[in-house]
Amino acid sequence: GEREAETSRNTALRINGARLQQRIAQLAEIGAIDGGGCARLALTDADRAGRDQVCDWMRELGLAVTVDAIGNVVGVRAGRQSGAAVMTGSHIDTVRTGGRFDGNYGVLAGLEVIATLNDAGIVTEHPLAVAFFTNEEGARFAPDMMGSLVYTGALPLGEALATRGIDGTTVGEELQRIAYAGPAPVPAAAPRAFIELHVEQGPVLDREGTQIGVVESVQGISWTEIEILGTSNHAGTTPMALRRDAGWVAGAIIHFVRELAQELGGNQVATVGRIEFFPNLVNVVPNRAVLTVDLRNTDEARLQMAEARLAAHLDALRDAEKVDIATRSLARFAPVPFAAQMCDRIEHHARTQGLSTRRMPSGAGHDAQMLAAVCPTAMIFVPSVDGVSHNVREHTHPEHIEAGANVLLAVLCELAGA
Ligand code: HGY
Ligand code: MN
Ligand code: MN
Ligand code: MN
Repeated sequence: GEREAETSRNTALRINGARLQQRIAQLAEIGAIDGGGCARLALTDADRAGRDQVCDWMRELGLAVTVDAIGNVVGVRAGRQSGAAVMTGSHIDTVRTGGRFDGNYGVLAGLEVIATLNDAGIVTEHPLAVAFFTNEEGARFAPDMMGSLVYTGALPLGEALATRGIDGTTVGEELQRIAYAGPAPVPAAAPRAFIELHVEQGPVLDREGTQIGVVESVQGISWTEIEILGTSNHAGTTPMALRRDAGWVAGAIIHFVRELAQELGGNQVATVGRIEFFPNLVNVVPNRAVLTVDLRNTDEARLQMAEARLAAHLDALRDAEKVDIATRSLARFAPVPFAAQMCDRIEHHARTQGLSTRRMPSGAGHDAQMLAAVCPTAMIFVPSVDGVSHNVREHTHPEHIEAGANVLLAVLCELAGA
């Protein structure tokens, strides 16, 4: 009957790989930097240009586009029924050394699913939505996943808008400046389900030769900003024993977090990514240093242990070096498990399409970890060559770009009732 014919047609349904690759290349032109990557830090002019481009594509595909008060953009394709949409999406803001796939791939694959359904004249039972969330990276304004946190009610809008970033501006000011403070209220009504397609950004799938990652969870994330206050002094005249050298203490912390991760082992990772010295001059003992520590672990208890060890080390440094040390949390998320039956669906469709799969946690943060609080949610990974990301060399082979999008198509069609 009709249902069987539809189902057989749907399983034969495939995305248009060339069209998807074309959009990835076009979006990567916006904020392009040497080496084939792109730099579109959240709420910069480059981010605005990327947003404008994706909104144009959404409208060309017939989606009803809404912008909410934190700048999240959602394009909705009507279904036979009204009500909550089956949503896919990710982010299009990048870090300063961004590749062309991180975030962008999941959003553009979502648009490719829409284009494929449009071409096939298929109307789904439930509405379909493609979203990009504001400031997923958290590099300019912390915390990361800010847009999806506000979207799901986990972060009050006022707090998000008041957040001051690394260049001294606030989220609210910059949203207004790029004209993406939209009318749609937050928190939003929960989607019916959420699926995010993303490059792995780590080496597991690439090393193993596995084509699809079925992501079961996102690891815990702890970001802390540390300010060290010492005494500026003459680099030449001040005896070593009399120094209160904020720069040296910063170096001691960088060294400590590496050793801590090695000592704790397992999935523990630690990074000092951002650092500033004041007055940052060759012949002045720094009186102030500001740095960030990024600690992550799949296990919450071990992440708390790592945080406690860092705090204890800061106490020891205060005493030994007679400096003041203040800390400020920039982000703290416990590990998030995804919905088992959603993982099963992804695995089923990938296997049906003859793709190899493996289950794994996500080392990177994603908007899906916030959507998981309000609806059934899971993620699909495709391999990153050499596991490189947050680097212009980020690369995923075309056949994997297409494979991931075809799995996304199949899962969305099943969830939305195609
Ligand atoms: O930091 C992260 O995990 C992501 O890139 N926001
Ligand atoms: Mn990402
Ligand atoms: Mn990223
Ligand atoms: Mn290649």
